[in-house]
Amino acid sequence: MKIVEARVIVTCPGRNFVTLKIVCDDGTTGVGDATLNGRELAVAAYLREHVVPALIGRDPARIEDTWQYLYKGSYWRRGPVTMTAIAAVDTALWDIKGKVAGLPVYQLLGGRSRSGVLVYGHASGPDVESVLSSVASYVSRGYRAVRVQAVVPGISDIYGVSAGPLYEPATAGVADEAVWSTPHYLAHIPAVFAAVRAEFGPTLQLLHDVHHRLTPLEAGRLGKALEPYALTWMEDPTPAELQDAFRVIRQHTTTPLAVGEVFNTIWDCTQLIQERLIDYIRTTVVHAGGITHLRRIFDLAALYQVRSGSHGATDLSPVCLSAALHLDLAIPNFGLQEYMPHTAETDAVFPHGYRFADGMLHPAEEPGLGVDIDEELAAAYPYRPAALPVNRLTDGTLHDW
Ligand code: EZ4
Ligand code: CO
Repeated sequence: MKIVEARVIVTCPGRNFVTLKIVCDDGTTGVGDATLNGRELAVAAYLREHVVPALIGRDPARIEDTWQYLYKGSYWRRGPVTMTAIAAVDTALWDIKGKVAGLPVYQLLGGRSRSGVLVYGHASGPDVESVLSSVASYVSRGYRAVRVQAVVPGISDIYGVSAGPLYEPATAGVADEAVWSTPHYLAHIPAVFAAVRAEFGPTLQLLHDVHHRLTPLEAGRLGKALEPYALTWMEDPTPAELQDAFRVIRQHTTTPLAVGEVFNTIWDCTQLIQERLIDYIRTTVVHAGGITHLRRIFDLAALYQVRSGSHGATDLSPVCLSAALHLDLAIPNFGLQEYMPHTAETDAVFPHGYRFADGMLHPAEEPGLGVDIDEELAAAYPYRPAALPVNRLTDGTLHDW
């Protein structure tokens, strides 16, 4: 078999997505997600200009060789744009391999290690009462794990709180500017979790995303304050370019830590994993080099009792989610999968066979990944420039968003 064509499809069914579709000489096709929120066209150009020409004529069965070719062959290595482009190719080749073998991809990864993929939903609200009813709505739909974000009095625009059922941080045009105050945040969040734990009892899994906003010592304080409420994880407590910073957090709290949604290779988390500074690694198929490289990260993590907790916000397309579910089902050290349902428009552009039942997602059983892109429908939603927000402290200093 040979690759004869690879199309880069940019579409905006409510938000922007970039998808690579690889076509083989016998007509077999495979899809890979290439969406990098706020920087979509950089990846689209990288694929179109530098990757697609090199794919034509290659044997689609040689997934590892193609991965090494794109990684070592770029010379510059790593970085979100390069690794997202490699991920798209890798994911599409696994899809093709599954179709050729007549097997769902999880079978090629070693087969099922569990009955389904436990997911967590996103509760939020403007005050404690509405947070409680938001959590209750997830529980009533069968969720066993819920991330809780809440408006903080004194902060006007807070990460993770949605006005409606869908949360979308990217806004049209250039970045929105939000204002951040750590003292207000630290004073409020423990009380929110006290109320949620009291209402829902000891077994509902609760999570919280700090979204990179605290210093290591502040994160240690928050983790300690949250210990009575037994969180499953505190996410992105501090920016993680400095992996050492997590030692400070660990010295102060037993609240489990999750990090990695912005990482793109194993090199971003070797110290975090090997020193057991985290409990969950949140790297994803689309941003960490595809199924091939993510498997490598999860296998390293397994040696150190670190479990997977892949990012799964709506800016990761149904193609990425499908691929994630196959890997989640197969690995021994699966922890949790983030899940935010996509809009009806997005679901229509990306027909897929995964389904939600009893708090879990289940991948499609058809050969390959069980997801595709409807290119005709995709063409009806042209790209619209959008950007993620930035954050400033109350004195105007630019902070982490
Ligand atoms: O802000 O995916 O845990 N989920 C998150 C996300 C990220 C977005 C950025 O594109 O932190 O909501
Ligand atoms: Co996050």
